[in-house]
Amino acid sequence: MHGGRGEGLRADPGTLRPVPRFYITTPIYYVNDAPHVGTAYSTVNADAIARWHRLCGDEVFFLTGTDEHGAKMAEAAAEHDMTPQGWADTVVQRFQDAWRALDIANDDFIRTTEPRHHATVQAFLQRIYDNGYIRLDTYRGLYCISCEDYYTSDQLVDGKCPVHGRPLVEMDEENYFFELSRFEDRLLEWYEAQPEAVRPATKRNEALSFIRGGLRDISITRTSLRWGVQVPWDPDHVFYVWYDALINYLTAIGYGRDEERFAAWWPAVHHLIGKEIIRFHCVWWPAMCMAAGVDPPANVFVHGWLLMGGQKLSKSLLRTESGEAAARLTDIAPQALVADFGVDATRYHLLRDVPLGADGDFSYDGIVSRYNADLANNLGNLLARVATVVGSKCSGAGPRPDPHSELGQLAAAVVEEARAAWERMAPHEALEATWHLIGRANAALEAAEPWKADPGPAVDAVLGDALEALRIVSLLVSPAMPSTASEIWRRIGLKGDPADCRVPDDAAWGGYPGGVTVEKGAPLFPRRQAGG
Ligand code: ME8
Repeated sequence: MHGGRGEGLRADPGTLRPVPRFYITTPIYYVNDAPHVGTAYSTVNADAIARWHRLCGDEVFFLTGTDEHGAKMAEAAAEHDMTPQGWADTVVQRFQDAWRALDIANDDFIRTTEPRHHATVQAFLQRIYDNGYIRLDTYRGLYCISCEDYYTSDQLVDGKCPVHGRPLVEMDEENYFFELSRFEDRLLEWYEAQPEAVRPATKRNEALSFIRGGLRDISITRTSLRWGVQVPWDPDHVFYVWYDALINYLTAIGYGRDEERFAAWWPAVHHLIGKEIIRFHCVWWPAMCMAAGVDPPANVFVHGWLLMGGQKLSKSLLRTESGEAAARLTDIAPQALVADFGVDATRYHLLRDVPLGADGDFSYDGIVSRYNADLANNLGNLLARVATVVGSKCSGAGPRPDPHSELGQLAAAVVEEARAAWERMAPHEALEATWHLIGRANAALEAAEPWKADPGPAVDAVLGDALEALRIVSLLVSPAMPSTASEIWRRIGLKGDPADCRVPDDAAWGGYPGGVTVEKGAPLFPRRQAGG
């Protein structure tokens, strides 16, 4: 159990048991261009983790949204001959469409151009200003518009941005500075006191070595740009985009507007982020919170990158590099995958293929082979076989499971493994454990060959066990593949929806009632040809 669960409890009036709260966020995505597989990766993982916690009965708040200010956005709008607001309004739609297509069940969608966000940013930063951590100075430096970040000359690669490979812009402005340098010791103490706050450990060490390397004050306002949140004590300035964006996590839970709500959800948050934004979330953000007198976030989980041909799939690369790269990468908009493989198979791939925390290759052939192996041959096949044999040997009525079967013992262990894996933000391991149960259920069928046997108790026992395994599998896969879980549930004759059940109680072996109609239906996951 990591920090965050168990805090901010409220009692369930039915059982009087405490209900943990679970607050999870994705980064808010830039609207300089459309969503893609990389942004879908974070969003689907956060969604599945949120769904798992709902399944456990937790009170969940899942936040995603869009980061709509800054130079990069203003540049993209100008390229399209639109106002920044007009452009943001257009692109935000694409994000919302993509998340709908991926069955993302967020509880709120925050746009940084909303009045509630402007008000929160101003209130929060006014606090930091009043607390004496912001000063005026002149900034000279090299700026990458794609990163919305400054670089020193020793960080450049061939004189260009080390992340995007694009030329940097010379900046020379009067800016307000946040005195980050004053937080070195407090940050180190915080890291010492909260060993689990930043995970995985490799990423925590990265953040720590950055802090130990010495922190410089950061420029947090711009006068060269109007597209941002106005600085309340000096209206000639707007806040630098990163400095407004991070505060979204507080806006959505009522900071400065609803203290009770804010106290219920903060600081027990889980920020899920990509590894390129560690410094902002694991150094700046906790320091900003400290400066404003707010507790730092309890959990930041840093995931790796999906890579294709060795390069991160980023929107900026799509736009700035050669046309060929753009053509190849824009082909993998989330909706293109959904159209090709279906929503659940797309979600499954994003959750299962690359462990959260590591980098991994993303390829079309990779999806096809995992789809065929895990979904068509294993899960789909288990359901099809069971339903066929229940049809031929049990007149279509699913028998009860054996309460003492070996498969039942395995299922109990798998439920516990899956629970522990979701809890430590490892969806791939939760699914791997679930597929172990599917594999064993298939193996038990192959060993017993009920399709060759005469109807009777032996056949009933093996089919009842397989149906019960499918019932438990539906529960366990429901955060990853909500529609598939509902469909299996329905086909094996159950009422309601797996998402309305509670794990672990409802996943205990023996819940399949027996005597209900099992329907075969069309293959859940028809096999795919590699390469097309
Ligand atoms: O950084 N693999 O927005 P952004 C995995 N607005 N994840 C990827 C990815 C890839 N190839 N490419 C992108 C920003 N992501 C800021 C965030 S938060 C207060 C402000 C995911 O649109 C990953 O989560 O560039 C990464 O951190 C995020 O998209 C960056 O999205």
